[in-house]
Amino acid sequence: MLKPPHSSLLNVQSAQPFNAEPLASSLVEFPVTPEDLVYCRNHGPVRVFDEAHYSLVIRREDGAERKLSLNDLKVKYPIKHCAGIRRKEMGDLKPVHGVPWADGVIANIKWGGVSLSDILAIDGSAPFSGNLQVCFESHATLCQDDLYYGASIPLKKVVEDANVLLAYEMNDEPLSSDHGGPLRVVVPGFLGARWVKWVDTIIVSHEESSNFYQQRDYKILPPHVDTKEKASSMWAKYPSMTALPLNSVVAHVSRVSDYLLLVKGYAVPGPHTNVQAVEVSIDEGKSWHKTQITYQQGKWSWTLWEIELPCQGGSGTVYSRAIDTEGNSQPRDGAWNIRGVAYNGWGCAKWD
Ligand SMILES: Nc1nc2c(c(=O)[nH]1)N[C@H]1C(S)=C(S)[C@@H](COP(=O)(O)O)O[C@H]1N2
Ligand SMILES: [Mo]
Repeated sequence: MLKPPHSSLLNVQSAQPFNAEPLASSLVEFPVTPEDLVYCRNHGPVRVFDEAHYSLVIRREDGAERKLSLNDLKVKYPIKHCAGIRRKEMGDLKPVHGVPWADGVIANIKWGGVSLSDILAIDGSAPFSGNLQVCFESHATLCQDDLYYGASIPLKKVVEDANVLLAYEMNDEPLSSDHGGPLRVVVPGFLGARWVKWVDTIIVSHEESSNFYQQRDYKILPPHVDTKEKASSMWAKYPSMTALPLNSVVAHVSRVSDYLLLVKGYAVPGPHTNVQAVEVSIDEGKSWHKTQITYQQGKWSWTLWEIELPCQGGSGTVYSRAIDTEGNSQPRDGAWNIRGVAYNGWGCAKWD
């Protein structure tokens, strides 16, 4: 199998499967994330495809099938772009099962591809009503916990959001193998696990995907479920994750002078809202200072913020909290869960 060239700017968390992330301090220097700084997350090997031999099957529950080549997709459907956002698990409170991601597993990207709603509408496979699911499969490689990678999202999301894409471009370049080229799913606002790379099969179904990564992973189990054994009987009782919560991260703290700190970071919105403001505190949350928003584009992009804060000598901790357009703000402490997902306690960094 051909080996893909990986970006050398990422910190490798595991070489096989390849899992790597950039420093958040590098990320916030760019409103749109350059490909070299886009984290790479895999549950199996990265597969390199020859585009000419790539095809996508769309299947209905009654078994009817349609097969599309990559060329069909590129020629027959309009190109759409969106600035997508992706964020992932972190666990600091107590060890969690999984790759110990920090705060670099996020990217703000301009995606190019075709709108999945257009494809399903033309296909006629989706009645666009009821509680249907759209299941995505990639049989490109075996995965750590299943024979293929799979995920599903409610059809409702596809219908309501024309930015759910089958993408073949990232920042106006052909999509690389590392990021799922020649074709991957893009689901703005949803966790990365649903953004199936090297997607080869789409099934509209009354059931969610039965894949391991949909059913026995990427769920928020309650804090008392703290061993794999306890978890095994619990997975089926909890819903699969969809949108991620309101969040913010302090990505950079430096001293401008003896009495002034420069603090920068990013924030992301919760399910139905956008980030309205980001505040920081250097006195354990007693007083908050509103930061300046330096970048925000439409509904799905991340928000970049910065502030210069007067400070005394010495050292301390700077916290951040995002506030959404409905006035919700992040909790001080995120709730612990065994898979370390959806952690959204106040952003936090040391200064001295
Ligand atoms: N086929 C396949 N798709 C996949 C994965 C995978 O392991 N295999 N990982 C998922 C997860 S958990 C994430 S966070 C994103 C990461 O996308 P990236 O590597 O382009 O950053 O891809 C998703 N799609
Ligand atoms: Mo992920």
